[in-house]
Parts: sequence; C-alpha cells; structure tokens
Amino acid sequence: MTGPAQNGPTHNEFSGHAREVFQFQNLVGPLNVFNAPAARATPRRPRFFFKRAASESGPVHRRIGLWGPAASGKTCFLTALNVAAAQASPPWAMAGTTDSSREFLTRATATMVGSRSFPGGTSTGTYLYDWLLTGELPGRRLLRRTGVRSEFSLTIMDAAGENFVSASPRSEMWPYLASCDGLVYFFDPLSPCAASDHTVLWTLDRLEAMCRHNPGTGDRRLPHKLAVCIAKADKPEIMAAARRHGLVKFVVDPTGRPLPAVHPDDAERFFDLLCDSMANGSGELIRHAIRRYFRPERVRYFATSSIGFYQDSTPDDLYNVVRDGTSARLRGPIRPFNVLEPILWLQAPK
Ligand SMILES: Nc1nc2c(ncn2[C@@H]2O[C@H](COP(=O)(O)OP(=O)(O)O)[C@@H](O)[C@H]2O)c(=O)[nH]1
Ligand SMILES: [Mg+2]
Repeated sequence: MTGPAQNGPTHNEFSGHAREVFQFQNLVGPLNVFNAPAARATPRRPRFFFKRAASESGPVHRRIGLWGPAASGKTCFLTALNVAAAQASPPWAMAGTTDSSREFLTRATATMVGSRSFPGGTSTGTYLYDWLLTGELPGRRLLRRTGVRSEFSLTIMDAAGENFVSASPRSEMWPYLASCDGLVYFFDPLSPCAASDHTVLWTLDRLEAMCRHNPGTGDRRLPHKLAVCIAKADKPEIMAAARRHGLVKFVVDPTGRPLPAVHPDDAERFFDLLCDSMANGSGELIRHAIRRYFRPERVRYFATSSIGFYQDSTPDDLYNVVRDGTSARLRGPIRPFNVLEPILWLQAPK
C-alpha cells in the first residue's frame, strides 16, 4: 500500500482504517448535478467518475468537500454531524454505508460525546466518508405543517488543512473537489491560520481550471454550491462581536433555556463584519475570492458550532470548552448548531 497523498482518498486514521485505501471509483455515486442554468460550467470529471451508471436508482447522491485552513474545525464538524442529526427536530437518522464510514461514526460519537474530547489532527491525505441520511425537510407549502420525508446519500471529503496549501497538482483531492456538488468553507476569524490564509485564491483558481468547460461564455465561476461556515461561533469572542453589531437573537432550546444565536438572515452580514475586522486584508481576500468564484445565489452563510454552548451554568458562562493542561476538553455534552443545516442546504437541488 502506498500513502494517501499518492493514491488519493483513504479513510481517516481516526476511524482506525488508516491502512484501508478506498477504491476511488466505488465511492463516487451517480452524477447528479444540481439544477443550474444551461450555460453553467459543468465540472470536467475524470474518466473514472463515470464508472458507475448514471441511471442507478436509489436515493439521490451528493458529493461534498470540506475546505478550510488547518484547525478551522473541519473534522470536528464532521464528527458532530451525527449528533446534530440526532438532535434535530424531528431527528434525522445517519448511517454509514461502508464498514469504515460506520466505524468513523461510532468512534466520532464516542470521542466527542463519550470522552468529551476533540478528535486528533487529520493526517496528510484525503479521506472520504459515505453516509445515508434519512429525515424530514420542512414542508414547502405555506399552510403545510408536516415535513417532507427525504433520504439522500452523501460522500464527504475531509482533508488536512495543509493539503489546500501544498497538495500536488496530481493529488486526487482536486478531481474530487471539482466533482463535488457542494463545498463547505470553514472561516475561523480568530485563528492565526485564517489571518494568514492567502491560499484561498490559489485553491479556487486550481478548481476553476479543472471545471472550465464552456470557454467563451465569459463566466469563469464554479458550478458548486458553497456553504460558508463562520466556524466556532460558540466562542465568547465571536458571540461578543455579534452582540456588538446587534446581530444576536435569542432562541429557546428544548429545555426552555434562551441561547444566543445569529439569525440565518444575518449570517452574511456577520461574515462581512468579521472579514472587515481581520488585520492584514485576509478577510477582504476571502470575501473577494467567494464573490469572484461562486454565483451569489449558490452561496449561503451559517454561524456554526460543532460543540454548542455549555448549558449548565449562567447565561454569561456558556463556553463549552475547558483547558486541561495544554489541551482543550469539552466541558459538557455537545449541542451542535448549524452543522446539519449547511448539509441539508447543499443537498437540495437549488
Ligand atoms: N470552541 C470551539 N472550538 C472548536 C470547534 N470546532 C473545533 N474547535 C477547536 O479547533 C480545533 C481544531 O479543530 P479540527 O476540527 O481538528 O480542525 P481541522 O484541522 O480543520 O480539521 C479543535 O481541536 C478544537 O480545539 C467549535 O465548534 N467550537
Ligand atoms: Mg482535520
């Protein structure tokens, strides 16, 4: 076996399957591309993406890539997704469709829920997980109260943040990202990595070159949907910034406790304000890159937390993290917010 960097996506070491190299063509489902204007560029997909029949029946399949600098919260997001699904109202069921994806779910939940710890850093490489999600989407009609039963399968890619800086042009990460229906971008405005992240344009330019399909149309934007997640929104500094800008509303949790939240309609404005507050122009660069490479109607913003607030103290003591020597641990159970929502939005056809 050779390493993931050469051979493409493998399973996360966190699942205990570091040595298991996925057969890449088995992981990519039928080519369901979101509805989009006819002129839009379609990713130029590598030949092996076509090995599975496009007519294959079963639930709709989506490919999603997590993208962001090191330590921006990608793996925690993935780890919290199962809990977020189970805590949704009504709950979603999430099941691994391969042994190693199932094992990742079990271990991930055991880490953040059972041991109240954060998952370890992701090794260099590209890791794919296959899951089936079943649940209810809100009814669309005005007076319709019941939800709409929904089921979709998902392949999600996680990769070490360093990959976006140093992946070889021949890395399998690029064709996978180019073939994705949606991307989740992790924006952690407090991280030194985000403040010096000048690789956003480089990543997007590479993707754009792979997706370029309709030369001469003048539109050089990517076909992907993009969920921009303001990561770690539970942090007191982030909530304080939202409060300063008058963007905090209170929502009542299932136990009747009011908890602060940024309303989804305000998340883009909050992102803008956070970009403005970043030193050295990094925020401006990230904002420019998003506008340059994605169609505005295919971008949505979320203030996200994989761990949520600590709920067993006073309203001014909500931080769910404690320092344990040099490492950080969770203080109480996780209550992720805006973790399932970006995925549900990305899987929707428009
Ligand atoms: N407060 C808070 N910290 C988080 C959250 N998600 C991740 N972190 C912290 O950020 C670190 C890096 O997260 P990780 O998911 O491994 O980042 P990745 O490199 O992008 O995969 C974790 O070890 C946690 O300390 C979150 O939602 N809230
Ligand atoms: Mg990681």
